[in-house]
Amino acid sequence: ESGARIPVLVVGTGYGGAVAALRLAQAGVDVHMAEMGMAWDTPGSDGKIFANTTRPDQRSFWLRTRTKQPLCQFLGYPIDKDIPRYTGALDAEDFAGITVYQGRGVGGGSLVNGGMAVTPRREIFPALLPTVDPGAMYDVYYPRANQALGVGSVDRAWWEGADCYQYARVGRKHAERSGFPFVFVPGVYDWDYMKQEAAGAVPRSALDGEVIYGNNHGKKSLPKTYLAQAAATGRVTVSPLHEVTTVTPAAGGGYTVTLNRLDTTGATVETKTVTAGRVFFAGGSVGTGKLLTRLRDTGALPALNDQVGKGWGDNGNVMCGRANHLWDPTGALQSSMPTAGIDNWDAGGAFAEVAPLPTGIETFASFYLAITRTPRRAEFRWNPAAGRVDLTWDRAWKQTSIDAAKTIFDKINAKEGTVYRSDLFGAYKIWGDHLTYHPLGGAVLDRATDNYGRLHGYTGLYVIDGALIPGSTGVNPFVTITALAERNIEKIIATDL
Ligand code: FAE
Repeated sequence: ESGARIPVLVVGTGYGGAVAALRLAQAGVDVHMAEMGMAWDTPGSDGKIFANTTRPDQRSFWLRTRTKQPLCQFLGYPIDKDIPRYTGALDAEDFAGITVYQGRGVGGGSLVNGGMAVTPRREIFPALLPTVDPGAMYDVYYPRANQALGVGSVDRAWWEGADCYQYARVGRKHAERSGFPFVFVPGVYDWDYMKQEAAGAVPRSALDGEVIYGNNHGKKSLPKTYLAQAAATGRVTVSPLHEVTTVTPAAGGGYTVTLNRLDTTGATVETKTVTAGRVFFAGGSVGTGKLLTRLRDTGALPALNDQVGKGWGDNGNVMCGRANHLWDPTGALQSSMPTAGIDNWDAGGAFAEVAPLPTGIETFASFYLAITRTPRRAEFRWNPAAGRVDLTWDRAWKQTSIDAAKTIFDKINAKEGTVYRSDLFGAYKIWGDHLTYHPLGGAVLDRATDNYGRLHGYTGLYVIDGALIPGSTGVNPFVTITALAERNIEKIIATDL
């Protein structure tokens, strides 16, 4: 309600926001969550909540009139198509040098991601978050996060014989023949459900290629885990299609927050103002980084420090495909949930997810999303002339990531006598170097905030999402985002409330 006074407002309902809401509610605090995306709790005319990967429609993309698929071509044919503009689940947000893919809706990135739930090896942690005690993370907060997220491992015996993981077994064979460790990683898919999908006993989701536009079954996204637990406390309210636009100190204490209520075309239908005692920024790396940069530079929160907006990285994401020989088919049926990666982090600075290419036909392609070590960091900058926030990323910076990925795939190609696919990302383009799935940073821990996410310059303002992490997690990021949020909220509840 406009004019309301609320103890806590959480901006965004992804991993960081969901952790904050649950733990604050369990501590007896009433929490209000504002989410710019939709609730995703109502089926469309086809009986499904989310659209299929191979048949995108208006539900697929956030406010676009044409799809912008991560792979824009297949076998030389462009695959993007016109769709009605709608508040869909996947945002392909364009900056000058990079397209940043993000989830939109109650559950944030958990709605659209691949569910790979990877805890980084402890040896690499000090380089990722140098001011965080690894002992507490690995003994307490990573286990707490994994437990609450419902992380589990695929049944290896089943995996060895499953048609839908033939692509992964081919990936293993090629990795191991070139001497690379092939590591299984856990996930948040319900593996028993997937077995039933394979047996034809239940509606298919992962085995029908569902992933980047949402999963209709099987994936333990945040609305089934943290957010369900939060709702069960009776203390958490969620307002979907509400975008927070301004936060500024209120005369009588706390913060005046302005929200736009959106319709499904993205138009503002109402502007509301509430007063919040505390505000947790959890709009994701880009959402939080852009919002705080604008609020500082337009005078709403002028005391935010000069670290706000900085330290942004792409987790070194780069994609590629390899063309296999005819005797190495990867299978027409591919589970959209990856289960493993190739670890060459120490020697070559690359960890490559063996990813599906769920087209429904035999492609003879192996597909990979590599996470690489890269020193490149961009910053968000307020652009007053254009009235928007820009990101200073340069496409050429991806060369470091390509070089790191090549330490794996040049070797595999040489050993197998195979070549890179050049028909996936545009004419003769081998590398998917125009995008990231893993934005990180923009309000980095112990720089823009103190060592627990309290924003410098203001009491009662916190950052609790991927914006805290300085650009890299070495592996897929959501478990680390969740575990760091668990660490920080425990401290904040103990000392600030
Ligand atoms: P996030 O989950 O992005 O949530 C932020 C939420 O805030 C969103 O729902 C926004 O709509 C909302 N929001 C933003 N600004 C506002 C505002 N002003 N007012 C109201 N609401 C707002 O943030 N990670 C893995 O670990 N494993 C994977 O397998 C994996 N696969 C991925 C696949 C895809 C296609 C994509 C896009 C990402 C993938 N990720 C994966 C990344 C992961 O989903 C991402 O790191 C986390 O979701 C980030 O969590 P945050 O809490 O930072």
